[in-house]
Amino acid sequence: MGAGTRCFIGLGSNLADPYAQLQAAFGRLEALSASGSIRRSSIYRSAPMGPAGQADYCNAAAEFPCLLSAQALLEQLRGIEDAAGRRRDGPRWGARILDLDLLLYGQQQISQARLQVPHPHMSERNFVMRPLAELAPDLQIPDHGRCAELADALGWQGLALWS
Ligand code: A4P
Ligand code: MG
Repeated sequence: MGAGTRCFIGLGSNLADPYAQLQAAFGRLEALSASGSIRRSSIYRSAPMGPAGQADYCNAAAEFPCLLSAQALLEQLRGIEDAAGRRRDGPRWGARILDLDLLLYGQQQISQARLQVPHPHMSERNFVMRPLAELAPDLQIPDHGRCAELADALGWQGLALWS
């Protein structure tokens, strides 16, 4: 890979045509890539984690090299969420039109009030780890281990390819 830090983003949506939301977000992420392109996982359907009564989620992951700092990248991700119409006044883990999480920023571990990397609890969620393992099975998740092994251990409960 050329210049830039190897970044992985987790994408999620369960409102307003989630599949189209993720397709559009993939396109927006290309503008943040140092190479101008990104690698996209398949798009998955996952049972909601959080308050009952919300729709299934569309989840996916993207990989690209990035020249921005982790903090500046997070700001850009929030800008893409806002442009999609994301509201931030709902309950924790409630339904959302678009969620872009900075999963990994190289092998850096960041622990700041507004930014934790790796993204908290990612290695316990099959809807994060399965798309990630599709892109980078050999990736090491700092303090947790090899991506594909973590994904395999989590299994497929509540998760399927979107069709
Ligand atoms: N923040 C800290 N670190 C990061 C990071 N690495 N990436 C802060 C992104 N944000 C990070 O985020 C809340 C705060 O986290 C921000 O102020 C940011 O500075 P948010 O996106 O505004 O809100 P959130 O996503 O509701 O918060 P939270 O608690 O991070 O939720 P999660 O963990 O993102 O979970 N069920 C299914 N099936 N699929 C899903 O994708 N997602 C969620 C949200 C719930 N249930 C789900 C899914
Ligand atoms: Mg989030």
